[in-house]
Amino acid sequence: KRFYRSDSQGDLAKFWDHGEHFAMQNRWVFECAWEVANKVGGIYTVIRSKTGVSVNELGDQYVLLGPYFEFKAKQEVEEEDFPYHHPLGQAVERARQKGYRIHCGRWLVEGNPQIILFDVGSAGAKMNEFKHELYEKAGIGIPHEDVEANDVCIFGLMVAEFLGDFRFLAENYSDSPPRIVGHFHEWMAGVGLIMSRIWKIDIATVFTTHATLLGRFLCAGALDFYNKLDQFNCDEEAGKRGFYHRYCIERAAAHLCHCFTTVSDITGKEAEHLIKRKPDMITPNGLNVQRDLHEFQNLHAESKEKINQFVRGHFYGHFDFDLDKTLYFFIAGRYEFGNKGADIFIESLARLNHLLKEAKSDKTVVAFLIFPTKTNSFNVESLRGHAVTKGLKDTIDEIQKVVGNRLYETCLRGMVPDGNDLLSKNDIVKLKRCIFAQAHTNLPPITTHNIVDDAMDPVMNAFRRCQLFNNRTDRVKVVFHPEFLTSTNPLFNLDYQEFVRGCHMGVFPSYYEPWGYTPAECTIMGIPSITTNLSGFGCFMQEQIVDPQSYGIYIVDRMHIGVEESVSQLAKCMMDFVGLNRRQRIIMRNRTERLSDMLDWKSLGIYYRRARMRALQNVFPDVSENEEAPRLPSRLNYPRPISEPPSLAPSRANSPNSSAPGSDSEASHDSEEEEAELQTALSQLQAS
Ligand code: G6P
Ligand code: 1S3
Repeated sequence: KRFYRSDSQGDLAKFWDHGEHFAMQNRWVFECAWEVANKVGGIYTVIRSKTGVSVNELGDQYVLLGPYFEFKAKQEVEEEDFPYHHPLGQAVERARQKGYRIHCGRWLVEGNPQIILFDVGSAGAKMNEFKHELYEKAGIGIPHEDVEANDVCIFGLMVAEFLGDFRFLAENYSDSPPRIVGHFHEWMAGVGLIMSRIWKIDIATVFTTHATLLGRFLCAGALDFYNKLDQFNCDEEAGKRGFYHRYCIERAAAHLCHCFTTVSDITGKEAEHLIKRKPDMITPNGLNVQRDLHEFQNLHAESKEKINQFVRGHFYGHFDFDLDKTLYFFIAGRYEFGNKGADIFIESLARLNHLLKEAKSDKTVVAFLIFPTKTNSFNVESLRGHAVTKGLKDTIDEIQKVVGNRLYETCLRGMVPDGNDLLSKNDIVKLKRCIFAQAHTNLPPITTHNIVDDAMDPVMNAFRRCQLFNNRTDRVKVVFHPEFLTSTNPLFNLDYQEFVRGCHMGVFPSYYEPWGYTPAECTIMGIPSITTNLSGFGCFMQEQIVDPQSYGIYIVDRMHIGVEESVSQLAKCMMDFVGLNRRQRIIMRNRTERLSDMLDWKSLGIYYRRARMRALQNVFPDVSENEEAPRLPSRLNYPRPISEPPSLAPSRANSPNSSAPGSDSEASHDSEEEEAELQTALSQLQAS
């Protein structure tokens, strides 16, 4: 019997054979999602970040299936047909004979996986036939006006037909009967699963939900969601909101699959009540982690300097705070104001402002909110600030050169330069002009763009209600950037990843967050974050780590207490963090980054393998006879940092690395000692 070890115990490189073993057994895995090579949201991140481990394990027995969008595919996919004698090539050919446009090749991401993209438009003529089939066989009627659902239906039937053809062709390809898994993500890929089952295609199916349709909408409606989970009349709620047919697809796929998974326990509970099936297992989301030892600390400093540059420009004329004592917090994501917790973040920022003023703190917090919404480009006030500071910098650079030349000439003549003569009158005039240009009466803008619906915008209104206007006396300043960051952004000159690295903390106090990649991404870059016990990530960390806060993962309670208390807790977490000195922040970043391996697909990929095996064993008894299901790792119980007390409050500075409380001195990046102690503890733990 082949025995799977958990990756954390084995050496991946030696163990996985890039699918050779699976090829011999005629085993295949098709992973199907609307977001394959099509960046929309979190599912794209899941699939894309996982390709490395998937290919490592499955090689060319692994194929991704998605919809074709020319613009995106052209950027991400290298097209190349499969060999004609190969069952994949033959199945594609069959689809083409039906008149479908199918694009195949390799996705240009890690592992270079095989990919097949279905051009939904090419089967448009069959839409009514397909919809009729879905209605006849599954009782799901898609209204004509829901264009997206129509596309989803066409895509699903194209995929199911393809899988049926492939299953048939693979039969003749090897002596072993084909053992195929179809893994479908979310309702948008659900029709493929439903039809595969209805047509009795002999494959094993897995269905993963990353959020439920009803959950997302009910939460956004500010209902007391989690306490009422068992009370919703799901059909009625879906009908009232006009997505009953989508809900039916989601629910049917969840019920028809051989193995049903969700990304977290909390979404599992949601699914149990709203989709009426308890997941067979949880498949937590991972990331493709490339650890860079201490380099992430240097990268933090580099990126922070770019943010400093932005702040100098944005707050021109009001720039009276010390950047060395300024901390950058941020929130980012899909613009779901309540679901992503932007409401309580802003409320807590107002409290933090009050607390810092009361404590007469010399620290300043600049909070960035990055949520894309409709804008008419950057506002003049933001651009002017950057132009003015750039003007000052250019003038100083120019004067510096002239002064240098002057010094050089004077010294060449054997004379000692007189300090008073270094700047000419003209230089002083130039400098004065730049300084006066900075004077202006308006407060620094609270947003960088002209927002189309400014008066109704929830972030802007929350700033107004909480009086967060970037006054001089405010210790908390705010900047709403209503657009995702790219490296071509003229204000920041940073892409999202660099921006995250340059910040001190990510704040994601979500109310509805099945997983939550934002804090996970912070973690692998060594940036502490705040999350909640209503997010999949928060619950996962709470379960795996004895004291997450000591590793820079603050978890705010949004489950057991009211909003008011959650706001206070969040404000307190931020206040505690502001209380850390530089040395403590550096230590904290080291610790946060150390959690990376836990979030790596190399550790978490095992859950996907287990789900596939479970589905296979449900359908093909011979698989159970020949192979044991991979064993899931037990709860990690990651210990507290050894050389540090559980809290990093400045009053408890007895760690070997920490300096006197309040001191802002540099720390050496030497947590090797701690790391070594931890590794010993971990191996002892594993051994036991
Ligand atoms: C990194 C750099 C240090 C820098 C520090 C600033 O650790 O390697 O050279 O002083 O970041 O940390 P801070 O938390 O103040 O941004
Ligand atoms: C969903 O995307 P979202 O931001 O709409 O799927 C993500 C990937 O599983 C998950 O991280 C997120 O919480 C969900 O909400």
